[in-house]
Amino acid sequence: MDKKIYFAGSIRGGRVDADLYQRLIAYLQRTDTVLTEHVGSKELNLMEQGRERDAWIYDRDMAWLRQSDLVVAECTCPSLGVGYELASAERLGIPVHIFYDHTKTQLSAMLTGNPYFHIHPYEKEEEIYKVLEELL
Ligand code: 6IA
Repeated sequence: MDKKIYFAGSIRGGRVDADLYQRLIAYLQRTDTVLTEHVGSKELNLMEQGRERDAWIYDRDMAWLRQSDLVVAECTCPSLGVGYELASAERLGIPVHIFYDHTKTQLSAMLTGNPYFHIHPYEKEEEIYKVLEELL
């Protein structure tokens, strides 16, 4: 209830799971605040926008990460940016819950091998909501 959640999902890494991100964000927003709701948006401009514009995105996202109580990451679609956010959250001591569809991908050993991360492999989307229900 009333937690600030940093939802992480692939943007330039690929948008195949954008609809799933949108559903997860909507679910989280029923009880809590999602700082990064744009991650589920259909209208993101995926192109690099120059170092200056990207610096603005980086600074804003890192400020949100510092404020957050919890990170929820959907990692089925690999993303360098999400990997960076997960390592940054660890450095900041923010709890991180990682979800991925284990029938579609193998998660990096840099995540599964690190006991800091709470890792939730799933097969069906409903399983994610059950875990979130318990978490929040
Ligand atoms: O490497 P990726 O692009 O897949 O990294 C995705 C992660 O980095 C997400 O979890 C976001 O929190 C963050 N991120 C990457 N790009 C953006 C972004 N792009 N806006 C916000 N967060 C981002 C520009 C879109 C904007 C102009 C609406």
